[in-house]
Amino acid sequence: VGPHVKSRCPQYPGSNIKRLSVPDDKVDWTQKWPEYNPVSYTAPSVLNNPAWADPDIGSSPKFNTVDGAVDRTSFEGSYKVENGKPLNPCGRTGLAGRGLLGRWGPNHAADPIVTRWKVDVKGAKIHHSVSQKPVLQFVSIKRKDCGEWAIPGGMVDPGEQVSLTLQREFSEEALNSLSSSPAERAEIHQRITNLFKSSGFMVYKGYVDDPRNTDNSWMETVAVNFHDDLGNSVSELPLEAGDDAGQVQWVDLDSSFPLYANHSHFLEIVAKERKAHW
Ligand code: RP5
Ligand code: MG
Ligand code: MG
Repeated sequence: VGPHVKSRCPQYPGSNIKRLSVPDDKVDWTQKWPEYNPVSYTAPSVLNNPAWADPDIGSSPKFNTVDGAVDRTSFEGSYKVENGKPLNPCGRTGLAGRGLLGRWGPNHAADPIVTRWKVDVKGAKIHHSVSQKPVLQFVSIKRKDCGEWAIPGGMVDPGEQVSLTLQREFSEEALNSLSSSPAERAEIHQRITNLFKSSGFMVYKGYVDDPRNTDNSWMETVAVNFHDDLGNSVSELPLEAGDDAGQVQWVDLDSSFPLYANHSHFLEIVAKERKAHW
């Protein structure tokens, strides 16, 4: 993988803040750049002291360890802390502070990649006209914050098992469980639990090239593929966008389809693993 790209997007999301432009060869912290002094920005929503965010200053978080219920370890190994602030393991982003992210250092998410084969009316697999390979589809959501299509992932709550985050975020964003009655929620839970309790295929664990990343705060994820091979479990559920998702639909896996952050990279791994079109 090359240097992060979306983490250097010129316009910081949800703000009028512009990042300092960081050339490819200056991304790595080991490249000398004495005059590097990016502006610091932490969104008002984060400074408001919500439960999901760290305090601004004072109680210094215990970095590189599990700090109470908050996992501050990184999948990328031990990260540096300079002047009390953690340094992005993938290098400079042109912006200091936390931006829209709640935690200093790693912000842990989980990405459920739910797939099925694309089939015709008779139920036969559809092969791509160019690659001749069968086409996979995944449940994709259109993010409300930026309008980009993405995997329906979300943050791991403090102390939460990642396996639970995967199922919970899928239920909230793709099945709208948050707006369902308790009875409907139980029904959703029952219908997807079989798929989610299978261990799934571990696709990726590590840094996410997310546009919200800063020099001191960044996204990391565990992406897991749950595949409905016979098309009779999740495939039969009505999709309904919820929470931070504006739309939801089955989308063909194809390298040309633009996706949020580096989610395409995760889908490429899934396509290769299942010998599907990419
Ligand atoms: C991405 O942001 C992750 O890969 C995950 O899909 C998502 C989690 O953030 P929210 O959807 O909760 O904003 O970096
Ligand atoms: Mg969510
Ligand atoms: Mg989300």
